[in-house]
Amino acid sequence: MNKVKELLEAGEPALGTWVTIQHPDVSEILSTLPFDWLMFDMEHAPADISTLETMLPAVDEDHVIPFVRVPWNDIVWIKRVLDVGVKGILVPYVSTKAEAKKVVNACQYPPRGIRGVGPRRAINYGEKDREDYYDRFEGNLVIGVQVETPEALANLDEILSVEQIDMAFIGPNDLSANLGVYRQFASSKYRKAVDKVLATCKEKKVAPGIFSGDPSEITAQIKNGFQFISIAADYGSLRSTYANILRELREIG
Ligand code: 3PY
Ligand code: MG
Repeated sequence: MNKVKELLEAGEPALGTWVTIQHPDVSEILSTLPFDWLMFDMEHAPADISTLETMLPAVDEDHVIPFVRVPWNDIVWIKRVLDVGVKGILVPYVSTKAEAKKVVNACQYPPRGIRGVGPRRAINYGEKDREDYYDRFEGNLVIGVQVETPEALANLDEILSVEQIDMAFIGPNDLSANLGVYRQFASSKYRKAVDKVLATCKEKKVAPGIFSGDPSEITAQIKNGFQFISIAADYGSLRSTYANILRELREIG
């Protein structure tokens, strides 16, 4: 069973981080920590399927569930990342019900969907039973869609009515930019959008998620009902750790 799916269904928080640096040491180091999930970002990080495949064996899947954010809502990307064995998918910029259905279809085998068959690493190269994977994989997958546009907010009810969508994830940068209040996270326009996502998720029994840029906000976000929370990104954490040490030594900004 997918630990993150269980947490989300139980209404519990699932904490993770963005992985953008393309080396297996990074996923191995992060797997030693009590994260629930790691998000391998293929939208904005310089990642491809072969770098992803080198990083996955370093993830201890008994403790940490590997997710991928695909570059776009595209069946080819979704198929390829599922075939290397990730257990969660996040799709950016899903703004309509038709787009949400497209995501779910790409994740499902016929007759339910249109995923092509060739699971390869996802079945340990044949060690795992193919038929069992075909029948049961979907029940174990977490599917998330990103809410990043005013159109997505307007269509949220319909988007989250699509069965098999487990999570609606706010991309704070894109959502604020597309609302005309780029990174003005205290603005009433942005706050209203966040409240709408939280309320619609509650009504539709879908887990709300967010990328948290500020560690001091995470407890409040959990209290507000967010469940799937990215607490940081690898490159930002690396830089801020060194910056904190150097600030004391050299008073850098
Ligand atoms: C955004 O902030 O737009 C995101 O997609 C989070 O990474
Ligand atoms: Mg985004």
